[in-house]
Parts: sequence; structure tokens; C-alpha cells
Amino acid sequence: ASASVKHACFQCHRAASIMAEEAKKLAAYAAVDNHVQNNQVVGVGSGSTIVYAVDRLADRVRQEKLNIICVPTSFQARQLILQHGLTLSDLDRHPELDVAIDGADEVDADLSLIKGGGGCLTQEKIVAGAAKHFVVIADFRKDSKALGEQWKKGVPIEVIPMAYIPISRTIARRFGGEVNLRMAVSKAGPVVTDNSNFILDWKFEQAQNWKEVHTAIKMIPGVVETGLFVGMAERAYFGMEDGSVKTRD
Ligand code: ABF
Repeated sequence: ASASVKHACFQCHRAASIMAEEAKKLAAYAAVDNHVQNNQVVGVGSGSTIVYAVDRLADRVRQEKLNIICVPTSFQARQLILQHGLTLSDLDRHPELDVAIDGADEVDADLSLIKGGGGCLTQEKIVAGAAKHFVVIADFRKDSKALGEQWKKGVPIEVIPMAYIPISRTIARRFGGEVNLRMAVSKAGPVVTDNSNFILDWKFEQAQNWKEVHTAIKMIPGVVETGLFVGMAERAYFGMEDGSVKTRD
């Protein structure tokens, strides 16, 4: 009996992850179809959901013969752009973007986001901030009323390596909760970002005024950026379990 229970759980897990992948694709396709037009400069986010957006973008560029220039938010995004044969640029040549599309770890009712589960938050925020429109794509698991409801790993914070201990102590003292240095999967050392920095994950205990907290954390010497994106996203697309796409403005 226990073997069949295990088997059933594996099947459920597999069905749930297939559903989540389908939901990511729905959100990504909707965002690319609604927000990308010919002759635009597009910011390309990071993570697994953005892979579907780049697939769709590349299909549209080929089929509709669009002239699109892409600015990446990470090494991963850069590779995706190149692998799909899209035109790669940067903020030196294209400091103003028409739209940036990116994933998120959690999106609350006010469109405040936690980002940086993949460690690319600083470049993601720079690119989103340079765009006229910033659009988020996510599956139904990222949709929440208040930050922390769904994403349990905390707020990622990129820091200068030599400062990670004082910063961790200051955040825990002032805002409560627990702050951990993010380690590589091998546990051999810390995760190092595309900017050669470390990532702290702050597991907060209660909802906060995210704008104030973000600003206060940014003021701590050695903090490069926080994964709190407040007042930046214009719209979020959620792929839902029933195959629909939900939007939030
Ligand atoms: C990036 O990728 C990050 O800011 C966020 O942490 C993550 C979302 O990844 P996924 O699309 O794989 O859920 O956008």
C-alpha cells in the first residue's frame, strides 16, 4: 500500500509541475503578444518563465519580420537572446527601453514584488527602471494578497561581500526575522552574483511597509539592491490552473 501511495504522490507532483509550466507559458505568451510591437527595445528578464517569453518573441520576430532589440538582465538572459538569434544590445546603446518583461517570486495585491530568487535582482531592477513599461509574468503560485504568503525564502538582498555580516546583523536587529547568506547548491561557498556580490535572504516575520523597508535597507552601507520591487510593475500576467490568464494592474 505504501508503494502505491508514493506512486500516487509522484503522479500528483508531476501533474502539478506540468500545470505550472503550462501556466508560465500562458502568462509569457500573453505579455509578449500584448506589449511587444515592431521597432521596440525590450528588456529581457531572468528565470524559467522568461524562457517562454523569449520563445514567443523569437517566433514573432521570425513570422512577423519584427525589428526588436533586446537588453538582458543577466548572463542567462544574454544567452537566451543569443541562442534565439535575437538582437542583443545594452543600456549604453539603448538606455531607454519600450518595455521590460520579467518573472517574479511573488506578486502582491498592490503589484509589489519579491524578486531575486534566481540572484539577478540588481540588473533586473536596473533594466525594469529604464523601461517605459514593466510587465511581470508568473504562474498562479506567485499570486498573493500580501508578500510572504507564498514565497517562504525571504527577500533577497545583494550585498558587497566584505559587508555581509554587519548588514545581516543590522537587518535582523532593525526589522526582525532571520538573515542568511545564500550558499551554492554544493554548499562549497556562497552564491556569487553576475556583479561578483553575495546574496542575503531575509526571512521577515511580518508584513511591513515595503517601500519604507526597501529604502531603509538600501541605506545600510554595502547594500547594493533589494529584491523588493515597489511601485515599478505596471501589470502582472498570471497563468492560471484552469488555462486562463489573469491580469493585475
Ligand atoms: C527572476 O527569476 C527573478 O527575479 C525571480 O527570482 C525569478 C522568477 O523565476 P521563475 O520564472 O523561474 O519563477 O525573474
